[in-house]
Amino acid sequence: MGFVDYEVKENYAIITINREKAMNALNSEVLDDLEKVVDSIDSDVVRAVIITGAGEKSFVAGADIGEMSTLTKAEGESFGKKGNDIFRKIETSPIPFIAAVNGFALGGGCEISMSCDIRIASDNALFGQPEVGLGITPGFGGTQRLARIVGPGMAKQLIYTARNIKADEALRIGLVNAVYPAEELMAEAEKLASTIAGNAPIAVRACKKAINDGLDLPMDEAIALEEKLFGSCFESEDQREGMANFLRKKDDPAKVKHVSFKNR
Ligand code: CO8
Repeated sequence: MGFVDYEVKENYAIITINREKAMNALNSEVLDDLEKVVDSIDSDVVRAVIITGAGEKSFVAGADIGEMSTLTKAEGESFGKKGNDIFRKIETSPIPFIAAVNGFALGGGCEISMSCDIRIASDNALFGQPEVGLGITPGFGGTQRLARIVGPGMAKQLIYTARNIKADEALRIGLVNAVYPAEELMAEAEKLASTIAGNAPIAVRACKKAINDGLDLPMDEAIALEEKLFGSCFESEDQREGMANFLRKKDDPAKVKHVSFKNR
């Protein structure tokens, strides 16, 4: 599809933002293509999704500055909403998303990575919210998600100064979970996706919902939400088979078998 490639590999998928000549910057067309791909994911087959950028230099170098340069206030707001609506689809998708950040993750690039569940990066990655240097605020969720991920003090410093940070600093402040040599990043991302995809999908999805929705609730309500989601896993084929397999193993290690979870 136009500016976004989509590849399904057994039970996980790879989305590649592919506008390499503009460092994979997000213009309206790229956002439209991304939305179509996200909407088309078959959650019966795909149990984890990796998002990365085409080429070796850039994950996503932000929203398209040329396109934004002539927007009116109303158009600016609606461009912000366009990106936000798509990034919320990623964030609230039942399927876990992994950002494999392979270079520049600036502005909207840092923001799309933060709408994913997990971020891992190559050693040449560069993160930042440079918007105030362009006369705007982050507009695809950056003020909200960066503050939630690294804390308000660090987020304010990064956003107010528009300073970019390298992968090792992103790791230190908890913006990414791991950093790999560039040539190993995709293999590591696929290993992670495959591990997640090998676990019981109903349970993994319930965990995503519990963590995401629970973080916005007072603790008593958050715990009640977890109880509901925990309960919802029972009586599923996967719960019965997952537990039966453990009990067989205890009984006789020779009976260990790989559980092929069925998402039911
Ligand atoms: N928008 C449009 N084009 C871009 C962008 C971008 N964000 N980033 C790079 N490009 C283009 C360049 O213009 C250049 O095009 P051309 O070859 O036609 O001249 C091409 O990509 C290659 O870029 P460079 O020659 O600059 O490559 P370098 O390796 O020298 O530098 C950088 C790479 C560091 C990534 C540099 O291009 C850069 O600083 N880019 C801008 C990064 C930036 O400021 N991003 C934040 C944008 S603002 C944003 O994302 C707000 C999100 C919320 C929007 C809300 C809506 C209202």
